[in-house]
Amino acid sequence: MPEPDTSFDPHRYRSDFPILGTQVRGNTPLVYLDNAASTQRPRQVIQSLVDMYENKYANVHRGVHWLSDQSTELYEEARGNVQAFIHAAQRHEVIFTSGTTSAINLVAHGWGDRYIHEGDEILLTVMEHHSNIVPWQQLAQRRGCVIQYVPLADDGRLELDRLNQLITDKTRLVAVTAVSNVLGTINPLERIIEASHAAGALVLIDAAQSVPHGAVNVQHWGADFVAFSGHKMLGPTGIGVLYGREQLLDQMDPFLGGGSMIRRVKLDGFESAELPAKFEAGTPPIVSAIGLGAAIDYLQQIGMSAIRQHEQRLVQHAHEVLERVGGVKILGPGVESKTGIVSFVVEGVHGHDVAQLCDRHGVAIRAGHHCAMPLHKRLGITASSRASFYFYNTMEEVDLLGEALVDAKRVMRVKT
Ligand code: 7TS
Repeated sequence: MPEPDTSFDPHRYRSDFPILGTQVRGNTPLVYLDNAASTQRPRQVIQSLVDMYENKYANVHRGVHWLSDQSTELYEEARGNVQAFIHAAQRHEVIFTSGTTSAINLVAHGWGDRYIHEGDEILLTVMEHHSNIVPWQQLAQRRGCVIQYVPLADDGRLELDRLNQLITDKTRLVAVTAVSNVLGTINPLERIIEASHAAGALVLIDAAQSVPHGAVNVQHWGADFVAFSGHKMLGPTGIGVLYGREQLLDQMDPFLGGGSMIRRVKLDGFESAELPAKFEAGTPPIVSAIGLGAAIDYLQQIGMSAIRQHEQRLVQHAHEVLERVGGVKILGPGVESKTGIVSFVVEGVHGHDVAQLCDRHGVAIRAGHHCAMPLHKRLGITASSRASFYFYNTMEEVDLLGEALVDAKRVMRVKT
């Protein structure tokens, strides 16, 4: 293991984020630990949106005028940024969507409706976000396929020894998250992808919690489809990405029909456009895509491995602090197998009460099932509390979380 980079200073970046200076309810400094739900944005990203609207905005791919050319160029440049960031082989393998959820739904419709038949199997895992469960359940309702799940071991990791039994000659797709949004568990994608491909199944990676937090190379993964969201990586809301291998995207049906996704329309039918336009019907989220491009520029200046290392240090510290608080059960695997996500249960206190009491200290965490009800059922709980970090979080903020939890226990009169 390389030596941790202790020189990383989050304060160098915090001043770029106006919202991090917020005082909650007037006089308590905000401690923002809800980054798995959505991150904040630096001025550089916000400014790129303002600049677009003030100076460069027009609809894309349709004007013959100068402004539309400018706008189109910037929109396509943003696609190039994403391509370079995830190391896709082709720029047109990057499809802009409104987020991870819509990217997965695009595959469920565009690929699933065409290639899935009655009796086919789709393999998911128990730790998936609802966005990577429900679209497949809906597909099963439409097409009569069967959904199987990789179970979760008690240590918060997938039971991958079961993989070879669970992937059968009927499995057409394995759809798995790169990182659990609750447990933080980093799944061994190469192993899952290799086993799936060996059985002739395609693989979709839900990378919503992974692309923002470390270097990703979709070609090294060998993934067929990868989905992620801009708002979890400093970008605007309403923008996300579906990466797909060119050959697969070419063989899929368009999902939404309308303007821009056609080559020709006649009264008795239409011909689809080439990639990526085929999957980008209507006016796309032009400015949001350009904002995502600016977010990627910002992340790359910091460096994804520096971000990963800093988050590891935060999580290590968070585990120590929560253990010191006492009466706190941390969910998921040890620090070495997870990203900057720490979910926990304070014994005797409901997750929502924990979050509310933390909020009194300005500490923003999330509570509930985090859109992963099957996972919580497997863990035998209905709710948990979750602190999730990004590179702008500090060790002192982790200490403040600890202090807030001690106070929460005092208020709720929990003894340990
Ligand atoms: N997949 C995973 C692993 C996620 O964490 C999320 C969002 C999604 C998919 C859906 O992303 P969206 O951008 O389309 O909404 N996760 C969370 C969360 O953990 N708390 O709020 C949103």
